[in-house]
Amino acid sequence: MKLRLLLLCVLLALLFVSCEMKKKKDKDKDKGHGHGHGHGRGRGHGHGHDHHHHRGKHGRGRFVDIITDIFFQNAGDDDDDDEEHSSDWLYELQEPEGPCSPNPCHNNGVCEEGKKGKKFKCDCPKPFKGKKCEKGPKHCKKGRCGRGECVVTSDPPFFECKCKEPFKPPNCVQYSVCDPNPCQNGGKCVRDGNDFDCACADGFSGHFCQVGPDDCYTGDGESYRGNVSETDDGHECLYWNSHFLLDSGTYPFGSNEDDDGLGPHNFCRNPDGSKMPWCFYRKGRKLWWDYCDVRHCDDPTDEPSTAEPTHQPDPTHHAPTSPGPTEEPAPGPTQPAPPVSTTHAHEPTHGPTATHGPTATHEPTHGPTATHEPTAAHEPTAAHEPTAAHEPTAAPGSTAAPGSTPAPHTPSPTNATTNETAQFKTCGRPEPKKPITRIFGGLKVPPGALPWQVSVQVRPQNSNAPFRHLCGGILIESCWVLTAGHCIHKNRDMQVVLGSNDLSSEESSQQTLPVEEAILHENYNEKPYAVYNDIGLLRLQGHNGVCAEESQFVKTACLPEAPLPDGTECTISGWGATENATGSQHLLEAKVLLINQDKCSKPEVYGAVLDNGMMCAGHLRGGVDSCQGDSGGPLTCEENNAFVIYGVVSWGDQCGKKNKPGVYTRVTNYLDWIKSKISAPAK
Ligand code: 4AZ
Repeated sequence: MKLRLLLLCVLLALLFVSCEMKKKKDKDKDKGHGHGHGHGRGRGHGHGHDHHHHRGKHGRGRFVDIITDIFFQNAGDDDDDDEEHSSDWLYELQEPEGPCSPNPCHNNGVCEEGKKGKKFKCDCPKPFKGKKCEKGPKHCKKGRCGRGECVVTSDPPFFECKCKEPFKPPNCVQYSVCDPNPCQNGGKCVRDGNDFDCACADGFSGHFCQVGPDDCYTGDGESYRGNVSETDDGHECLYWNSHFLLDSGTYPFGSNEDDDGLGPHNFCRNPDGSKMPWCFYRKGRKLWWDYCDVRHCDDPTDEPSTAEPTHQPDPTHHAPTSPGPTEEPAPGPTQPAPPVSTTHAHEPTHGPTATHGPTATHEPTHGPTATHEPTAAHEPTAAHEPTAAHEPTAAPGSTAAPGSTPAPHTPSPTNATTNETAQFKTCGRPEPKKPITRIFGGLKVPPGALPWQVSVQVRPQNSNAPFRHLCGGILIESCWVLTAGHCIHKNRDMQVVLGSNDLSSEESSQQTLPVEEAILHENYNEKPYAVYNDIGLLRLQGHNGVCAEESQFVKTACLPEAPLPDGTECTISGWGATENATGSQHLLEAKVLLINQDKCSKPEVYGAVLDNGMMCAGHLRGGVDSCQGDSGGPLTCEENNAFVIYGVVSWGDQCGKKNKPGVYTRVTNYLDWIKSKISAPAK
């Protein structure tokens, strides 16, 4: 026993030393990088699926964690003034023409077309300023809140410091342990050096005993108004009015609790139709989110955590503080951004095999060969890049008039395969309870938000082996899935999973259907440098022409009618490779921009290899991108409130690299082919 104690002390001492070393290293680095809000978006996935299992494990950060937290370093520096708004570069890339469409104003600013030579004027909601309302309140300068979170308020002085215990207001610089008692509801503060535990009264839980015995949520937790403020991994939630969140360019709530329950607090909420209450949290300088450690009212076995000491020495908790690349500041803009495909931050991804559970694993990706080197593991850069406004440029080399308004989308008139009448009458319209979803720019896809997303899975022919995720696909009719040609494997059994979000678990929303017939484009041609006519169709097995059943989680996306202008913001999604894993178990999405074909055919980009059946999307700067395992999945763009499939994830020179955006099969080029196949009698 004594020996264990001794070992523990040695471990803690080592950790302390390594934290100090890292602190110095980070400090040095920061000098060169400003405050490190890069543009790339990390891509990964969380492990919120496993909620409740970690209750009380990590707990509130220890005193030493707070002291060494890189977020609090360089106190007093404030480079905000000099900082270009992080999405301005999009304008440069996309050569904007129209001044107000899409809206260039951030933070809900209203755009007016400019007079007297000015292109536009943004009418900024308080407290935002700047040409594009990009400048948030300056009240939360770096270091203003010492070891605490600066939150924005609507009244003078327009900020408040929420100190990390045991640091004290007003500036969270001084600390005193257990004085005053931070434990609520009769909890006793037990001092342990500079740390403390709250020993809660019976029935109370949470770091500060703030969670009462009746604190639980019903249904999906939309109406939850309780006091849990920790994620299921023990991370402390950010305040919903945290300056750190507002920095991301979104200001979705005022200072009073709104209808969604968001307000100037850090309690878990479900404002966007997710499956349960969740919250944002911060790790270093990155924004993350996860589900909360909150009890479902119908789950009597799931007791809230009791007065467990919150700073039990826990090696897993301290691991991230060891020196290493995991908490480094974001690289500067010239560094290659990570291969990503979501708009935000996530949990670190697990290894490819570690978390993929019983239903489907990720198949080692084949994909178009030559250009695909193994995906390097990169550290995500800034985790909370705002979704940028942008403006369209000229139409691609196409015949359709840019900006032409297509008719409302209805199911394909060529739907010759289904007998059912009531189903799949509309396309491209998800029915999430709240469309705001992960307001700060994406993250994991909430259930039902991309109901046409399909996982195309394979296994050796006629075997009993488990199916593995190979590619994405897009449901276009009850019995038809559109995918990339290179995802079609004639010599393997294929199935599709619809309505799934988390591939590692069997979800009640999911439908699994065998593939009856796989049709590869006749002119499919895989070259070492590109893949031509990379399109295919999967006919699903069904009865009487009914295969997939429409539900909140399973819907079709619309086929396009005409090309869209360059610069249009569209959505890509998939379970593909992330910056640090070969596949994500959670469906992830990201916003990309349609890139002008001539620009993408420049020598420094893809040169002469592109043909009309391809289009580029992403950011020439690098960063957000699709990757291996996303192939075959959708690039959809919203038109008239419906999602229309403009691209199928096809290929690219690695992922997220500067000047190497993702290449997508240009669906408008294949409309006749698609329609002819799905209207032909089954073979
Ligand atoms: C692939 O191998 C793949 N960065 C898909 C998309 C991209 C690269 C590779 C685009 O399936």
